[in-house]
Amino acid sequence: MCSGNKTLYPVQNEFRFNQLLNSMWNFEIDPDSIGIKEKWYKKLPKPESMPVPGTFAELTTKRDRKYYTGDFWYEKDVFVPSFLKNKDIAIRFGSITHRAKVFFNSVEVKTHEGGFLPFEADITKVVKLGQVNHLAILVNNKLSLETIPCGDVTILSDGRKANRPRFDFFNYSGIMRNVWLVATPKGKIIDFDLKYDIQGKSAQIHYQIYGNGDTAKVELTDRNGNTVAVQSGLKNSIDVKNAQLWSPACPYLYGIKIQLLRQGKIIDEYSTKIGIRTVKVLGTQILLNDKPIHLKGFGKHEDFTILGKATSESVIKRDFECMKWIGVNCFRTSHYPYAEEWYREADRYGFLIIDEVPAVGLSSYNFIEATKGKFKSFFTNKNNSKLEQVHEQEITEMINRDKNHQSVIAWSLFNEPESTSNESYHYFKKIFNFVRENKLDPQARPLTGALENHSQPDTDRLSQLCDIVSLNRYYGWYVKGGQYIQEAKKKFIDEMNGWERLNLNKPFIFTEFGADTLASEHRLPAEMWSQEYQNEVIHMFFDVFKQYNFIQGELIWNFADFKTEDAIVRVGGNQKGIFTRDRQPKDAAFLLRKLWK
Ligand code: BDP
Repeated sequence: MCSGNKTLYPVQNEFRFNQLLNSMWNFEIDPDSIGIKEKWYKKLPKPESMPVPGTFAELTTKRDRKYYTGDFWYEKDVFVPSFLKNKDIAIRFGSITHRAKVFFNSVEVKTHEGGFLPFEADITKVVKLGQVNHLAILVNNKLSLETIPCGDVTILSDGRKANRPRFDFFNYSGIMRNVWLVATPKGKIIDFDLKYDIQGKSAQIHYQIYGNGDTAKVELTDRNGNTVAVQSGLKNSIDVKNAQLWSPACPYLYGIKIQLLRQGKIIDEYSTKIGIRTVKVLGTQILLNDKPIHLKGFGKHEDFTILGKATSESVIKRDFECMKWIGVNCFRTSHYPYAEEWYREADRYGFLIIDEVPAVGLSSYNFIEATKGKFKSFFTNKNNSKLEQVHEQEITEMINRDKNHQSVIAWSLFNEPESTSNESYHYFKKIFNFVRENKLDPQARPLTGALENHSQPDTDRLSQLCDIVSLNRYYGWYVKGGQYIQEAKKKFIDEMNGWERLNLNKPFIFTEFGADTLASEHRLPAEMWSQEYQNEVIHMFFDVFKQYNFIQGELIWNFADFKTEDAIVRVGGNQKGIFTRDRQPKDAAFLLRKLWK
């Protein structure tokens, strides 16, 4: 069982109530951090309006606002109806980027670190029922080397602070996911674990329910709502004869209804959808329901024009429709856990997810310098113990949040950290042991992390920790691009021969490969940045993939073009998308559709 924040996705029934608080909220920046001293949590002095979910950086017309770094406040009046008396009442945030202090009726009720995972602020003791209450949140978006994702802050000549991300996506911040008022009974279901066994045509669902009742009743229903099985007890197994298994080809979902009882009386209920499936690694194969599966798909971002990283169910739907059209089965939530709505929909669509913690930028070189061989160990700096603690907290919260999604098939614990030194090995050994020894995931799904180009067969220190070895490779782009692409292919094959010789007996997947491409550019012969060149790079990679039978998947970088900080190598952002930022296909989309279908 995981420790840390536990917050089940809100549901509504006889026992539970929730109300989305999304709308225009009040907003004000606090560049001198005077808000606490001047009691802004009572009332903001000069607020403007700001959508929730939303992010100021994508909405402003001013550069200093777009890059604003520091403290800022949100405020909202919340009417809490009196029929919620005798309930536990909380405000539930899908996430706040990167840290938050929550005040309710001027009382500080919660602080939370980490910008991509949900948390609840319990307001039971301070709420006024049947009245308008006041909610205020102090948010801070500064990056540091002690938190994830990593970066630092520089001071500009006019005294303003400016974030310097050590990662290649725009540092959008604020309240970018749903916010709910939630009410739950005093005696309640706090959490539940599920685990599956499949034998031939039947399956067993092993469950454990955490809560303050003496027993539970669990009902499984089929797609049409007919009862398949009923079981009782807080910990037990359900036998399912003729089980319909969940897979990308057939994402069959059962309904599960959990009722918590105390002295024979139902005191709480929680319902959701589940799929029966197993995931294992066996030798060099990844097995889904005991059959080898090849992963085809993308590294993605939560990113869209005007929205930034704000959750939009329309974007989720469009992305998944494009992914079905192109014929993929998998994506990685590079480089942070996405909003919960992505996973709920992936369960329905049948996409497999490699779920990634925001451990990006843990390196003394940045992603461009990385290819130039600059080196100074990141893990010798004195901030590592705080970093490690935050890293572990976020892994715990991620696994806790996503463990019951059938779409999630693996946990990615890092993206492109320093990976060749003793120091990094020792740091990550602790991180991987933390997950394994504490049995954070009841289903013990495979662990991985994305390794950058310094991690060659003779230099890498982290693949030994991983159940699946994930490589990010840019042969033909950062390494020997354009007219040198033949050399790139040679180097790539040399590397893969090296891994083959090591005989790690583990599955390998490619979690990144690709080329920046402007949808406007055509060139004959192909040149870098043209659509023809993106196709050439894809052909080159697929050619090499098929020569090694330990390669079990390819997730191309990236699903769509996405916003980054300004940089001389970025034209309106990163252009490695197979789709444009507004989700229209580049030529490569048609090529990949052929290769993948
Ligand atoms: C890799 C990073 C990814 C970048 C990508 C790129 O993991 O975040 O966007 O390179 O340069 O190093 O396109």
